[in-house]
Amino acid sequence: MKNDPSLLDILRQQGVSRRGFLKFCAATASLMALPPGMAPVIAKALEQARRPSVIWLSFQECTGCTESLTRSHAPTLEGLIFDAISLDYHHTLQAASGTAAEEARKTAMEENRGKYLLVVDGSIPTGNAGYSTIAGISNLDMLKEVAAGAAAIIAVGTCAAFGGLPHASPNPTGAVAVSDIITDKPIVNVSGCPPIPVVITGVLAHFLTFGSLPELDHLGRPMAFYGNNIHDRCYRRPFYERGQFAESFDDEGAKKGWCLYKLGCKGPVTYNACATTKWNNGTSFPIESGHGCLGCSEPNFWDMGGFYNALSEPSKGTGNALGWGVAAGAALGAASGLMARREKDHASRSHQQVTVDDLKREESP
Ligand code: FSX
Repeated sequence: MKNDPSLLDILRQQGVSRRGFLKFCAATASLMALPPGMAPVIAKALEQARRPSVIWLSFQECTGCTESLTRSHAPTLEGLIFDAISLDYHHTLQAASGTAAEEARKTAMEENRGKYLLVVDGSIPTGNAGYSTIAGISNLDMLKEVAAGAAAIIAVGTCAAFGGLPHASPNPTGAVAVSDIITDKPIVNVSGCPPIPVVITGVLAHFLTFGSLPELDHLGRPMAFYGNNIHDRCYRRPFYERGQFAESFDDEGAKKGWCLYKLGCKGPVTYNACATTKWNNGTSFPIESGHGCLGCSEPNFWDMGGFYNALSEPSKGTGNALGWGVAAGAALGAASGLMARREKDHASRSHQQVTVDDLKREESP
């Protein structure tokens, strides 16, 4: 560990300038909803940070969580952060297999006892030890063994955080969340099916910087990313307020970008950062692509009554607004379309994306 390069060394090797590094620290502070004055503190901590050992266990899941992380546009800040940790075990990504892979896990556990980070994706079956095993070890036994020496645990994805898809009724495997099994370690839930890559790496960056986990909500999720619901940050929100709703996926309202509430959007009851952080390097998110939010970062989202069923009827006030909106006719529709584009543009601008390419362009004169 002593001769391991620091994060700053690694960033320099990748061509990131000092100014770019400071910009990265400011973006991390903003990402974690920390005051701007914290950026120099983050810079100092990251300059000296050594690569922490991370053991990543995948249980009952679809591998979407790992896919989400690795499919991010490369190179990205997420990629850099992953270069800055020692990912000692991840059976989807590691080159080693069989005995060698298990030896790597044991070695990482012994050499870093009490200090390593455990990341878990997937739920844990409790109905039968044989439902899901790795190297002949049940998920339940492996979780308990690795958690015992961990400094903290990050439950990545709704399966690990709340049980997710395997937990959906009738839950044939008796699937449970990490926090149902492990009760004596700090756990942060990074929910979403899958979660946003930058949310996973944001939590890792916080751990690298402060040696602790970020502030959490009542479901154990980082407040910085799960403190607001999708609806409150959605660029279609003004249409909801005016009672302008798409009634089908191919009607005029849908074409004009009106609110998707009546088509089952779960944005009002879903807490996540999709509307601001977005996906695919800040390109878009489901609502921007014309589909309602499924509510995938909430517990039991598979059993919440149908993806295309509206939460409830809009209030009387918005219903009246709907009538007014329809009566106003095509001119208003055109104006609304323009407004939607403006709101969309504004929403895009209000979240500053910083990519590695940006950092490399920031070379000092
Ligand atoms: Fe679950 Fe993740 Fe959904 Fe899939 O590992 S949260 S089913 S995206 O893969 O666990």
